[in-house]
Amino acid sequence: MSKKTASKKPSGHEIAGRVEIVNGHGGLSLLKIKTPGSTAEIYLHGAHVAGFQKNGEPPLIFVSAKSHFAAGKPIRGGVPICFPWFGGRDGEPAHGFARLTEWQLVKTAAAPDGTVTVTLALPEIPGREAWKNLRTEFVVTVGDKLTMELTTANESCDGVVEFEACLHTYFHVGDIGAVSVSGLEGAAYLNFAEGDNAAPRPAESFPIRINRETNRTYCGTTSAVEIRDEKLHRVLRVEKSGSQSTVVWNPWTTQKMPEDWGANEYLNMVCVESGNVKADKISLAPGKASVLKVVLSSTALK
Ligand code: TA6
Repeated sequence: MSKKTASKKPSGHEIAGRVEIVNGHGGLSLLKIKTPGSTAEIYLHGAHVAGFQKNGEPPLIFVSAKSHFAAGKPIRGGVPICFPWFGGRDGEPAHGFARLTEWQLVKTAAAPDGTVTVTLALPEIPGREAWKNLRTEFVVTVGDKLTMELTTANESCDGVVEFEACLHTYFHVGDIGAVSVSGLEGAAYLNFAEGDNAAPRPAESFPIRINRETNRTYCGTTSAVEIRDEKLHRVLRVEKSGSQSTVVWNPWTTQKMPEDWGANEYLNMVCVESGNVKADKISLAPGKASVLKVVLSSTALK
């Protein structure tokens, strides 16, 4: 087995007791964050949030036990940053190239209450001319909640730039059979799990229960979504702003998954993804910016 070459660890951003930069899985640069009430992990590879856990609670974030951690490969789970496109694209990596890129660590900060903020920037990538005028930053704030803000600014003077963006969050659940997802009642959706997904499916008036392959894209939705987990006796809440699209996904046993996915992992995860995809894609005028913000929290079931 060849020794994994560790990526160069950025210096000067560690904060004693709050931010440590280590060689994580596969030798990738990993920021290990510790606050008074929680811990988090962020890989520079893809600016990928690979963990968030409140002290004394099960993790909120799910990562496949079979995930790769290597340049050029996506981390399976966590919070993939899908950018500048969402889904498949001929001859291109699914969900864009941002998650396969090592982001620059711009700064870290710890507030007096112990909250930690990490700012990362997507470097310019040779050959990606269509998006060279976009400046994209990702700011993660770790405390009792996890806040993620993806800001994209069009620094060109002459042209509108179109892109899709999505924070594709994998949530950890105790048993998918004891989970319901609420907040999307009354919204029509595109069903990518069952063949013809062009025609929007009629809105439902009840929470989603996952008992089969589920791959729903709700366009024009800005509401908060809650994942009620009866097994772990908690509610995970996804609040967002600057996002018109919500995706709910679980591959069940039927979606063909890559080799970095465990056969039974569908039982302990559900994705609730917040972004601007499909009909909600962004057309950003020169000098304008788009801010996609997601706040993740958990509360015990009463
Ligand atoms: O968002 C749902 C989806 O598009 C599914 O169709 C499935 O392909 C999934 O994304 C894969 O996401 P990942 O981040 O694991 O590549």
